[in-house]
Amino acid sequence: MDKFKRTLITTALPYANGPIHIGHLAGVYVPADIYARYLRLKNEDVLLIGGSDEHGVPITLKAKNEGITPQDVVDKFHGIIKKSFEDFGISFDVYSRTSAKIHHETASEFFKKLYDDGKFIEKTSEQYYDEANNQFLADRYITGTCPKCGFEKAYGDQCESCGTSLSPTELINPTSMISGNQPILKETKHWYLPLNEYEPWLKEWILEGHKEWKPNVYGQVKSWIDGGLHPRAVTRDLNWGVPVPVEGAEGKVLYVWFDAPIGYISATKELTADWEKYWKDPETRMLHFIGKDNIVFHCIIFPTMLKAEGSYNLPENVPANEFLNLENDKISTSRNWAVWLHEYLEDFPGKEDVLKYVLTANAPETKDNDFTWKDFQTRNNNELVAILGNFVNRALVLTQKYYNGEVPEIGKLTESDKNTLAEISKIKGEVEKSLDSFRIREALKNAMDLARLGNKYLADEEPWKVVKTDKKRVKTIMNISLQITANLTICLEPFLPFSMNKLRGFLNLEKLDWDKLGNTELLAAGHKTNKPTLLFEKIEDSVIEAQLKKLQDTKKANEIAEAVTNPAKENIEFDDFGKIDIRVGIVLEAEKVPKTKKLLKLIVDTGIDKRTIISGVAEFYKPEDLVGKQVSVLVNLAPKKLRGIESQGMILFAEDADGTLRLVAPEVDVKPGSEIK
Ligand code: B3M
Ligand code: ZN
Repeated sequence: MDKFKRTLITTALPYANGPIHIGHLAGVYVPADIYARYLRLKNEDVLLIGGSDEHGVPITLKAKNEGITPQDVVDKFHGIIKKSFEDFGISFDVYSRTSAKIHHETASEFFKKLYDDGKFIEKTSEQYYDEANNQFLADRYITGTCPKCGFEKAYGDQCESCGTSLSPTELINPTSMISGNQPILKETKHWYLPLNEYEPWLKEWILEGHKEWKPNVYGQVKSWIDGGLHPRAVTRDLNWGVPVPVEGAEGKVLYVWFDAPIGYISATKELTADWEKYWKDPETRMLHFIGKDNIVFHCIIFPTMLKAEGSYNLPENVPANEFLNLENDKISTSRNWAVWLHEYLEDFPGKEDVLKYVLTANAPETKDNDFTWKDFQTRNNNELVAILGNFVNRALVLTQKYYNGEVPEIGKLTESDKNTLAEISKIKGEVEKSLDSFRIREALKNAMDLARLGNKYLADEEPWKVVKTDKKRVKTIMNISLQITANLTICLEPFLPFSMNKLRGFLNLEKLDWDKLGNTELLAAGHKTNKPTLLFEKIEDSVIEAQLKKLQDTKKANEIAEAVTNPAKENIEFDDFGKIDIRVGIVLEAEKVPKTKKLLKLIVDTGIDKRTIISGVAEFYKPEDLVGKQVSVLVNLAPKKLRGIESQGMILFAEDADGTLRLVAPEVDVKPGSEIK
């Protein structure tokens, strides 16, 4: 930190088209908050900046789908997001939004400066245009057939079926999502930031100058630069966003990824008239906390914008995280596969710190990680309750019991006491080392070592036994235990702020600075502590099961939605259909195929003959349920051996969304052998 006098911490601005979920928290807000709280405890000058990203096509699409305005959409979600951050205790110095006037002005001026300085390239190109609605179509507004895999609902920027990234003109049969019509190609003018011109500078600044950046960040930046940079359009034809402040640019706005990072500047302006000190003084260190999908924007594009402008600092570090999955599945706002922060806060009142703890202990710092409710419960019960809670509770309860809450005098120290006390300052150094290099997860582990140390000390010294023989010795043991407890309120403050506040209440202690950590005389003899309650509570299985049930319900709802949208197969000719011979049959006998879970062996009267058919429905039908039932039989399917038995045809079933199979049969009984056509 020597080079720097202060720190500006920015956190990715979440899109205001949905609430905050645990993926956002683990990747960005929890580590940023911990880091900011740590610096504040060290009395450093630090700002934690946040805000909602309220522009961009997804927001206009959502508005359109719901028949409301984009402003309605962002008002709703900005409100939910802001409140949930506050309740959760993310300690923003300011939480702003990009639809704010101050942001529109700031972003507009920023663009104008680059424009006036001739930093952009102006280029006219052909883009899709919807004549029915008189508007150019953003990539996401166009669907068509993927040229790679044939999926018919690919978007103009990406095929969600095969994952290929596309440009709209590559789509076969492009369709406007607004009118449903085929769009035409029409010329339009846009402004481009010539990233290619900044390539040599980027190489020197990052590839040479910032080798200390996290390997995942450095590696991604390097592969972008090595792949060659191209001019990037920074304007769009759209009517939602910051209008392009240039004559003849009506109906155009700044590209959302151009204005959003400027949102960090606008938010700082909203907070303080002294904002330039945080953005332009070279003694300020700027850090961007983001998720890995935002790396290129924060390491290449935004720095290039800042460099082109000329008067701003560049980021000193960008500690981007990988992704957090949920119960082995990618978190997704559109599929509702998430643990939503506002719902968590409702379901687990007073347990803000538990979520913060679990997300940090399992932070996706170097690789994608998985959040499971089982792990949440285990970490709460086995770590927060059994290690931290248990130690402080024993220290405080014994103090009440032996000394009526008063801190006893310390006496002569044993070797074990001295080692224990020395250990506290060692832990301080370790936590600092980890935090200073953004290894937040490791820092939490280091900090929890102090609670482990306390537990071990009590277990080794056994004051509850010693008290029967040596009352004086117990005073020393309890004094040291209480000093450890007081140190915990400092060491764990960045990670568990609500709980440490509570613990200070038990200890009757004010909030202490970081540099007091390691001090073993934080509590004077005679100081009166309060009666404690439990710092953490066990979480029962039923609570976890209820959360898992919620996720299961989501999964079911998604499966139904997906099954309905399962696209039809390719057309066939009538003659092809004519080759298929389906008859009504009747099941005469049924039995399970031994040593299989799924197979039933059926004897079926097809009206033509009696034959054996193997059917994979044992999970859904008992043999006796099928006997006597009319069924549809594909009779001219080539015979096939299954488990050594020849199956002569196939019985038709409908597959429900959850995979259940149901018989397809005539509405009323008909003569076996009747053709189905
Ligand atoms: N809203 C994308 C995201 O949430 C975007 C971040 C902007 S940071 C300037 O992933
Ligand atoms: Zn595809």
